[in-house]
Amino acid sequence: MPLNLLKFALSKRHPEPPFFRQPDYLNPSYEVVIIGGGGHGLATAYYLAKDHGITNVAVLERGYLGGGNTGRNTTIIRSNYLTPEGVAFYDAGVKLWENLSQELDLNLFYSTRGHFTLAHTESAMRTMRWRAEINKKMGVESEVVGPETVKAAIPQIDLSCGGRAPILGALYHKPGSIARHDAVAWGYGRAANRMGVHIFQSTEVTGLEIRQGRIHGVHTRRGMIRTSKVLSAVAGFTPRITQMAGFRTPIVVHPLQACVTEPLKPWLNTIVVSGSLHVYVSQSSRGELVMGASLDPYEVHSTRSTFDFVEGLASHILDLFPFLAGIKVVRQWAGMADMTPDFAPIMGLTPVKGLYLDAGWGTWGFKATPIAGKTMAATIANDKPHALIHAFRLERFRDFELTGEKGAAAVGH
Ligand code: FAD
Ligand code: PYC
Repeated sequence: MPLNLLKFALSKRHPEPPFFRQPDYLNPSYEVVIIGGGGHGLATAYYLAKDHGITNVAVLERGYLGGGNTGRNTTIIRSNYLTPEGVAFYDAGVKLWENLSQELDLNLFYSTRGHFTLAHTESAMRTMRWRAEINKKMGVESEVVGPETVKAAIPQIDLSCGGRAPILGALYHKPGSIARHDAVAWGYGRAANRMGVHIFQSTEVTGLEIRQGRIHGVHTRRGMIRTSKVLSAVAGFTPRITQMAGFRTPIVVHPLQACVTEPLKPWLNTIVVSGSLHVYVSQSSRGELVMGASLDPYEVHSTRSTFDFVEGLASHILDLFPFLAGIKVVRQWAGMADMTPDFAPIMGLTPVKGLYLDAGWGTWGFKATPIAGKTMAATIANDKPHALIHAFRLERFRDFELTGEKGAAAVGH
């Protein structure tokens, strides 16, 4: 580190204000308690305060802000989903993203790149046409393009994929974007805290106080809090919270891994996903290639990463971009993805009165951070599901009314 930078960091003359203040003690009660200091929990706290004037709110985080899937994801933001309900929801989300840096007064590095989902088979082409039609009908910019358009946008791509899986076309989605994930958590946290929300890190919820089917409080490692409204926004930890509450969801937890390369000169200006090759890649503003693949195929609650993953991913990335041979992978990691059977989230009320759920975000929930926060805040404030999340209610599994998003959720699974 340059000496001057170190001197600046240690100097008392230019103190950097903390992002948010953590009170020394938990209050004995809050109007709303949010379990989980990821993007979704913090965004909900922010919109509770901003949209509904509810500021007597505590966000409880077992680790550090954004240390869950929010800080582990590959930040793809898009609305080119498959169901009209999904498209409407994610499109409302993209609209919130567009002004979020200004709103939170923090540079989120929101960068619109365009998003190609490559099709290597006729059946994949059919799905792309289907998505394009639904998207257009809902006013979302998506179109099916031929291989020549892919090549024009990404000259480095090998359209034959080494002769093994030639690219037949793609779904092109102009609004596809990336952002800086941890800034999203900090930005929402700081803005919520400025309006009076209390944020507690290193504060794990260990139990729920439920009497006669109604929530009365939460137990934490630092004592109990009384409250009549609790939101669980804990992603891969959801089964532990629903077990405390005494009901089940169909969520299963699988690891999802990702990695980055050493920084390269800018060459890739779009986001590229191949469902058939199970890989995707974008280039961050720092020049790193941010890459990922499908879920690990086994259910396990773990964030360990594996050599198998990098090996499989690298071989498919090289099918697309042979010139990358020799580029070094410098970091890899995993998150715990809370997967639902229909690849749509679970949002809204639960069988326990006053307990709300924001879960089932699997591999696709980062892009939903703002709109999930906004709609969950409205749901909690009014004790009534927001209209945009009706298709995501827990009861859909009981009623056989699934919201099938598998063809659009992420890379092939
Ligand atoms: P989290 O950020 O996981 O926050 C939940 C928090 O709850 C955690 O910080 C955890 O510590 C805390 N917690 C858990 N239990 C307790 C407890 N008992 N008490 C207190 N706190 C608790 N989505 C996209 O849209 N685009 C992508 O490109 C994308 N790529 C991904 C790549 C990877 C490798 C992974 C793992 C995920 C990806 N996702 C992507 C999915 C996305 O990251 C998640 O869906 C989203 O971040 C979920 O946010 P969250 O706030 O709900 O959860
Ligand atoms: O939701 O677009 C997505 C995504 C891509 C990779 C992981 N999630």
